[in-house]
Amino acid sequence: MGYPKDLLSSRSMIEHGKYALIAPEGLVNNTIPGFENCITSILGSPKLGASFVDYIVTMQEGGKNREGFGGQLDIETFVYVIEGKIIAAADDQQFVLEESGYLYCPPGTKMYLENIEAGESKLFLYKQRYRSLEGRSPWVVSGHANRIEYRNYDNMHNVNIKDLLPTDLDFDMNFHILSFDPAACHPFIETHVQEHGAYLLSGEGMYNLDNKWVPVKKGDYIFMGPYVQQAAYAVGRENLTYVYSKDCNRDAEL
Ligand code: UGY
Ligand code: MN
Repeated sequence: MGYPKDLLSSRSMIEHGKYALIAPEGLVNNTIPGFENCITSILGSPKLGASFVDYIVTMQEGGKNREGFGGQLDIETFVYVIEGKIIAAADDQQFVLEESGYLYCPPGTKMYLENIEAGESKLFLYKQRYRSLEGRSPWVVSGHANRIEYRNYDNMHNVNIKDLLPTDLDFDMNFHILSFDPAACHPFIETHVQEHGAYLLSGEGMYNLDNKWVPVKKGDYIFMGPYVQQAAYAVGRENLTYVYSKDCNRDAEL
């Protein structure tokens, strides 16, 4: 890095509590206890107004978390492999995860991570306080998103979605992958109580955040707070595809 080549500028946009677009160029390393040989940046967090925490983790050769991430009795965690190859463990169950691989750990279950790529692995990591429901409890889930079939989103052939977690009431949130063919868009501008943390896996688009259209692309992170207007148009030649979290299966609390 060192001396800049031009006047300093940034594509990032932050409106605390409402939304944030965080471009990768502005990220700095946050040292987080337990993560060794990892470059870790906190993205969405309660300080931004999110009820969860999202991280981008670049595991270097030999990168690991052997102490365990999460594991508290009311904290659930999720990891998605953007690139590379890792071993992810939920207490004593081990999974080899390649690109698009993921692991959900329910409350009380620690997540262990180890890079096994001869190079870097890049992860999208998440934790949230689980909202319990009487008689229900979630379980460990792992898979590869690339092996899950897409289904049409809202009857549109050029927008497709997949769910990464079961839709049972035991789960209080889900991760989805939403993909827009070039020129496709949402059916309407959404306004809803649920929050999202989204990591853009491919493509370019114009994203509506709080009724302002902003250009976005692969590698960007978007936080959408409760009720913030949101929608996308895919532009360019690649699909605009992102992985994102969404709360579900619970009533609003008074
Ligand atoms: O599921 C959703 O709410 C999703 N369609 N939101 C979004 O893409 N911003
Ligand atoms: Mn939404």
